[in-house]
Amino acid sequence: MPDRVVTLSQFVLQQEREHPEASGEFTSVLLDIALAAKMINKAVVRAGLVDIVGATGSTNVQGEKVQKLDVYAHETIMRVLASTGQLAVVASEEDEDIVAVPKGAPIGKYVVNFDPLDGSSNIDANVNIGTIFSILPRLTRTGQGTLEDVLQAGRRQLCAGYVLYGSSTMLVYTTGDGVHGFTFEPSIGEFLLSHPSIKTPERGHIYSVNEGNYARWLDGVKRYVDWLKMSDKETNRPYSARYVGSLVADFHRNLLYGGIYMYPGDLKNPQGKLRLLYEAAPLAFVAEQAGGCASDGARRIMELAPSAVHQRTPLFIGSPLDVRECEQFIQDKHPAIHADRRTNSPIPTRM
Ligand code: AFP
Repeated sequence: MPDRVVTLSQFVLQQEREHPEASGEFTSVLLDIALAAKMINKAVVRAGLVDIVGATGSTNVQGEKVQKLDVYAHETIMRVLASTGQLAVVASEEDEDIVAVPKGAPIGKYVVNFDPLDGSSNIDANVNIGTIFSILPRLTRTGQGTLEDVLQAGRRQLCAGYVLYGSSTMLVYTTGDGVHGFTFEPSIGEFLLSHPSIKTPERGHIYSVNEGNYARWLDGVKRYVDWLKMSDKETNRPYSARYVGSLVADFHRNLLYGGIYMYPGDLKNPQGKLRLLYEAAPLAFVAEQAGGCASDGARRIMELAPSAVHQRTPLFIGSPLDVRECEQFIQDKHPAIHADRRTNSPIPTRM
């Protein structure tokens, strides 16, 4: 906990002063995202009232159309970003195609890929949800940004992070100089520095995965999860299972406590469920900057070259020792598999 009160804007300005070599322009995009997050937060905390004032997606008592929260979140981010002159093009989970800067608005140098409201199926149960964002430099030089600008590998990100809406709302981000977390103080409308220089533990004792999909997983993933449940003092096993079903919430908990989040590909969906551009890549940047790892089972997520806006990727992300071990199981290289094969008792898979 820092010993003085520092707002997000003060922190960003201070970072710019300490790193004059870095163009500070994109930090204003970050502050715009924070502004949109405050507006989304206001709508999220009122979400429980929709049954009183009218169901989402229908008409409220004043006869006004109540927007779905994920659509509201998308439009709010677009409205805030489009007017600043920093933006070249956007890709959002809520739009099939890339979104150009509105006609007449100034065009800038940056690309923002985002998931406006991740975990939105959890809203009605009052479970944490989040916004994930990624800021990149444009590749093309002039005019509206293009698909080429959007489809860049994660290692080219200038900034990435997420907002977690919950019992307290937090914004966590990196610009490649560590990971910093800010907690929203609603009475003054500011994000305050609460978690400077977040470091994730080298090994955790939590695994987060939708185990309902077990029967469809490939053997490597099955064996790894079975192995996590066996007792072993040295590796702190058995691990605890924790799974909210909101990526931001699951990722954030594991970032602080240590552990591994997995959304593997399986027999039905070989590329899994999560999206590379606005889920896996930004969280990979955060994870790496906190000392963690992010992999698709074989390759570093940050190196994957996207070929489509809504491309999916398997994701294994979290504490470095956990992710490396998981990769070894997936690639059939973990010593435990071979030791068990030698004794003729391979780690069993349940089905
Ligand atoms: P929704 O936004 O439709 O709720 O999807 C959220 C998500 O992409 C991610 O946040 C979760 O981790 C994941 O889906 C949960 O999916 P499963 O229900 O398949 O576990």
